[in-house]
Amino acid sequence: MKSRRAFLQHSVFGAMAAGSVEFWTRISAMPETFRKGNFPAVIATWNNEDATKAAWEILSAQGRALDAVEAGARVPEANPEDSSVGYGGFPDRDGDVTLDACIMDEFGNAGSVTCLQHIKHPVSVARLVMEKTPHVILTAEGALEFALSQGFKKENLLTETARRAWEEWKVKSEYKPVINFERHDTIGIVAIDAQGRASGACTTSGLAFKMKGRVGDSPVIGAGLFVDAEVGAAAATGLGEMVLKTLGSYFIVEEMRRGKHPQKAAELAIRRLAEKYPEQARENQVGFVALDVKGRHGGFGLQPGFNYTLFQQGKNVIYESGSYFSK
Ligand code: SD4
Repeated sequence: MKSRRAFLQHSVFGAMAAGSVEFWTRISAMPETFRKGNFPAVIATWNNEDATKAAWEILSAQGRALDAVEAGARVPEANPEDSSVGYGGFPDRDGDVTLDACIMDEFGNAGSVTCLQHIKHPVSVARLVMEKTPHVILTAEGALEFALSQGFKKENLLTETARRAWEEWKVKSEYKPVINFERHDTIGIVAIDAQGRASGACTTSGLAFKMKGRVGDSPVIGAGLFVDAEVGAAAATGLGEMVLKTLGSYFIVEEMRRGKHPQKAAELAIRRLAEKYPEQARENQVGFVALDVKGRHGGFGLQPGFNYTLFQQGKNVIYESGSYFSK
């Protein structure tokens, strides 16, 4: 697991807690860029600074947001040390690595794969589902067949570390689908490019040691990701069951449509699931990131410890988010 880097760290929550004035002042201190739209910009869940950097390379060269989010999502997918995404992701309780991913573009097109095995880059398969089929979701065997037909290579995604973790888990085989409060790496990434086009992607191996066939929020449009070119985009990480039942990313985009700042919209989405599912909320982590078409951003977690990365105006910055619960 990557160690946290000492990039500039801001505490949005700290600023808000210390009196919202500082927070709002910081935002209103950039009126020029905001009025025009402070983009390109890309935001990702967790300290995924290598992912936002990959996305920024495309955005800063006038590339399309869709290409940027795909490139960003592919970074943790290829990282064997990342235990929640792609290659190296922890398997299900039968020892199979099954991957979920989705992508959405500025036209509202969407593609998704669920329970995909043996393919290192599910986000790129999701993109082809969007671009080359009349469908939104392909699952399991069908998704694999499609991927192979598009030239993807079948690979073993279970690393030695992940296999050992599964062997250890099997000793007790305790089925407790709880997402802890620590950093985990599922990446939700959304971007606005220099032309103001919004896109997003989300990719994960889901809950470690999950039931065979379990699908979380990450590949579900509206839950793990939602993009509306008129408004902005949002993405989620954490216990997918809570995000699914509240369609968190869609909720955030709709709040932004009604005029809410992305920060406020993310906080409202967390509050909604905390109030609706208080018991699950106490024991689990959920985090959201949001970006609107003016280039304003926000992020918020259920529990302390959620952070996110924003690349904007040439700077890659990790933000410690605020949280609904303080402990
Ligand atoms: C899921 N949301 O499958 C994902 C898990 C996650 O970091 O975010 N892990 O529920």
